Amino acid sequence: MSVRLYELSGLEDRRYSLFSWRARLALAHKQVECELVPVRVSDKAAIAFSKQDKVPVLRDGDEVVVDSWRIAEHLEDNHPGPSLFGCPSGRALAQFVASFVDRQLVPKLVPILMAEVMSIVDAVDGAHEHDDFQSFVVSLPEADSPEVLLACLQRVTEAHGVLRMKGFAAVRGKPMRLVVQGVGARFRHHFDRPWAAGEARAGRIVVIGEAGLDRRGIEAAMQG
Ligand SMILES: N[C@@H](CCC(=O)N[C@@H](CS)C(=O)NCC(=O)O)C(=O)O
Repeated sequence: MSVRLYELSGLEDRRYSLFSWRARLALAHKQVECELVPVRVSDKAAIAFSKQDKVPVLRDGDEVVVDSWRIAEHLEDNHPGPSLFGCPSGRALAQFVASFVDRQLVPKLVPILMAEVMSIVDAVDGAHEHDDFQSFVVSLPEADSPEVLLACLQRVTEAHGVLRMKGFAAVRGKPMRLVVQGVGARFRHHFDRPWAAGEARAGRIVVIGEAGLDRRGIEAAMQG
């Protein structure tokens, strides 16, 4: 009997749906072999058979199950592997924790998670993901030093309420590319590889934030 799990896929086939990860963990615990099928958030034709538009979707033989909790229950009730819940009260407790997470934690985590998601999907998927967030790429001239660049990015982040910055830059006199990652005003950086022969020594930083960012102001501040 074939089992398939449909889940969201982003750039470089990164599977980023947190609810699908729940289903994956349940499948792994139950030791159920499963084919993982990628779905683009902008093209849900692959899950049209489920008559709704959310992942995860589990296809288990002729049965179609949607919703990560219902998938867990389906696996528990239909597959012999190790128990997910242990006993009826374990099942009730797991359901309580799952709904607490869905109602209390997930809504608060969404701004952080969406900033990350926007950085691993293309523009078409990004436009479908969330009207409340936006992302754009800013080209950078060579920086005088990593410290000067990071200080500038931190100022822009704080002044404009940017949620996330991610990309690389060229530093004057340095043969290596500087990789930059910022979550809020906390930045990390490292040199990752030499600039290739013929490659333009220009930086590209993805800026992610809530919709309504002052794109021109941010570009001017970062490029100035
Ligand atoms: N309660 C559902 C939530 C499913 C859900 O919201 N899935 C998201 C991915 S994490 C989704 O399909 N988003 C695509 C969209 O809304 O278009 C579950 O636990 O499976």
